[in-house]
Amino acid sequence: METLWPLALSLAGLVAAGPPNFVVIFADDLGYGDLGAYGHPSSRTPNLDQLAAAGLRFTDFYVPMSLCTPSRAALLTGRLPVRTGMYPGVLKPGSKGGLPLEEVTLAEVLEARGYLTGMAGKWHLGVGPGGVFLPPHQGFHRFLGIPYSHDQGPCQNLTCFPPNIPCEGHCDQGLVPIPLLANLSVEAQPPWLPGLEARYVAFARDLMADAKSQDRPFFLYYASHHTHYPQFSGESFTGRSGRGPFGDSLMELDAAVGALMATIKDLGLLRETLVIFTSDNGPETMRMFRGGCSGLLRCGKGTTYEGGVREPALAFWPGHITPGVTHELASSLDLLPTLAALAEAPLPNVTLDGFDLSPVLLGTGKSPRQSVFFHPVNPNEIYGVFAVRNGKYKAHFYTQGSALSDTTADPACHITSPLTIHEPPLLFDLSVDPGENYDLLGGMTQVSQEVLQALKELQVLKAHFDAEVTFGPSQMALGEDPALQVCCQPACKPWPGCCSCPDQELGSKNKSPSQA
Ligand code: CSN
Ligand code: MG
Repeated sequence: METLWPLALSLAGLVAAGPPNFVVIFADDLGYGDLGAYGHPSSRTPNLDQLAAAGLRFTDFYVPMSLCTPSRAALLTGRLPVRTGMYPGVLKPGSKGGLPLEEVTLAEVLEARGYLTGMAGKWHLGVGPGGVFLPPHQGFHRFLGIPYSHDQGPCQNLTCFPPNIPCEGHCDQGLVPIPLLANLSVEAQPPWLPGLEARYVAFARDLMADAKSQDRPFFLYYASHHTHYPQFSGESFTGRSGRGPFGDSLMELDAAVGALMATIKDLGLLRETLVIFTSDNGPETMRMFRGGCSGLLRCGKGTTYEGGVREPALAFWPGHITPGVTHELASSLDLLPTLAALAEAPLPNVTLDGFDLSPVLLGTGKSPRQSVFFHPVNPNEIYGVFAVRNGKYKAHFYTQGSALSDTTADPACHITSPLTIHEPPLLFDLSVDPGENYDLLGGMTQVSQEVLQALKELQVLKAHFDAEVTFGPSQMALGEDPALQVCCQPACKPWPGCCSCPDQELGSKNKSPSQA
C-alpha cells in the first residue's frame, strides 16, 4: 500500500527510550460516519484514513456527554463533566465560570513530567475575569486559539471561504467578534478564518520542533474548529472536497493532520509519538447537509443516543500499536489515565472516571472498561444517567430529543421529543442493532433469560453509579457578565462592535486582552 508519509525507520527511533510524545487531535462536531475510514462515501480524508489503516481504529469509543464544553473537560481531566461543574450546556463568551483551576488537566500531569505542552484551536473551558481559566493557567506552556466556538459571536461579516464568501448565517449577535488569542494576548479579533488552520499547523510545527531541539517530550492538544458550523476552509480546500462546505472543512482538517504527521516524520519522531484522533460529540444535524453524519447510528449531538456519544477514534504509533480495528469499549475519559501510564507520570489524587487503556493500545490485554455512562446535556442528580452501556447491551432509562439533532428522519432525535421516562428502559443489543432500532423489551420478540439478566445488570450499574457520583457546583450557574468578554480595544465605544482588530489592521503588534 502506498503511504502518504512513509514510515521510514530512523536511527533516533530505535535508540529512544524516554517518555513518548503525545498529539491529541480533537475534531468539533464530527460524526461517527463522517470519515472515509468510517464509511462515508464522499468525504475526502486520505490522511485520517491512513492513520486508521496504519493504526488502531476504535469502533466503540465514547464521550460522556454530547456537547462541546463538557466533552472537552472530560478529555482533559479524565473526570465526568458533572464532577467538574461543566454543565448544563456550554460556556458562553461572557461566562463567569470555567474549568475550576483545582482540576488537574492532562497538560498539568505531563508538564510535571517534563513535557513541553501546547494547545492550538478551540478551548471552550472558560475565559473568566482576566482570563483566569485560559489554557496558560491550565498547564499549557503555549496557546494559540479561540476561547470558545466560532459561532459564539457575530459572523455575518466574517469570511468563511476565500476570497470573500461570507459565513453562513449570523451566528450569535450582540457579542464581541471572536478573538484569536496567543497565550493571553489578542492576536486578531476576528481572525481571517480561511487562514486559521494554517496558523494552527505552524504553531504545532514550532512546538514539536522546539521540544525536539530542547530534547524534551511534547504534548500537543490540537483542537481544530473543524467541522463545526459555520464551516470554513482555506483556498486549497474550498470547493475541492466533493462534499460541499462541510466536506471542505473536513478536508482542511485532514490536511492539517497530514501536515502534523509530516512534521513528526521530518523530526524523526514517528516511533516516539502517539497520535490520537477523535471528536467531541456527534454531528449537529440541525445544520442539515452542513451538519455532519452519524452514519448508521441514531440521532446526533445533544442526545444520549449512539449518534450523540459514539465517536470516530484512531490511535497511531508505529512500532508500538499494531494496525487493526478494536471493538473494545473506550472513552475519552480514558485518555488521561492512559497517557499518564505511558508517560509514567503520577495520577492526580482525585476520583477519576477513566481507565488505563494502554493494554488495548499495545495489544497486551483487554480493555479494563466494561461499561459507559451517559448524562444528558442538562443533567441533574435526581435522574442521574440517562443511558448505560454494559458490554453489548445499552439501556435508556430516560430519553430526550435535542434541537441540535433536528432535521434527521427520526423524530425521537428532535427537540419536539420531550423528556421521557422509560420503565422498563429501552434496551438494545448494539452488536446486532447499532442503530438502536429494536427495543428488546418492546414486545417484538420473546425476552430471553440472557436479556433479563442484562437488564438487571444495567439497572444495578445505574443505581450504583448514580449513588457514587457527586455533582460539583455548576460553573454555568455562575451566569454571565458581558463585560468579561475579550476585547482588543479596552473601553472602546460602541461596544461590543468596536472590539475589532482584524488581521490586516493589527499588523504585527499584539494587543493585550482586557475587559471592556
Ligand atoms: S458546541 O456547539 O460548542 O460545539 O457544543 O457553538 O448548545 O447552546 C453549542 N449550545 C453554541 C455549540 C451553543 C455552540 C451551543
Ligand atoms: Mg462541539
